[in-house]
Amino acid sequence: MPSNALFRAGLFGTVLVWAIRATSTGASAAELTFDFHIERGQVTESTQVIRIKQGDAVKLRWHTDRSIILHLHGYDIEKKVEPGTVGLMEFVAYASGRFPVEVHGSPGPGGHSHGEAPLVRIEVYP
Ligand SMILES: [Cu+2]
Repeated sequence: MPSNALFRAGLFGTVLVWAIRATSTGASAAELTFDFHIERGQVTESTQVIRIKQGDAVKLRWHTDRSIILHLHGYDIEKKVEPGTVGLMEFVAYASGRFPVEVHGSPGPGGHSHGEAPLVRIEVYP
């Protein structure tokens, strides 16, 4: 039966893909550190998109010329960074997707306001 054979091939293919994914995710987890410098509300680094793999342990080190509140969406990490200090965001990239780091305005009663564009985008690949 051709249709049955096709179904079996499809099923086998799916299982194979899952197996490869499980192996590659486990083997490739890395510890990564990124430094960013903020001047007048902008990141000075030319690369503002970080591409990492799911499972990586990530450290974002923020340097700033003025007091600023940063928010990594999705992972929901908020960090206030002061000039002369390093603001550290540390997380394991358990979730894949695209996650912007945005500047938070002064927290009002509603709590949550952003600048126009994200400072940095983090892309986590499965
Ligand atoms: Cu936010």
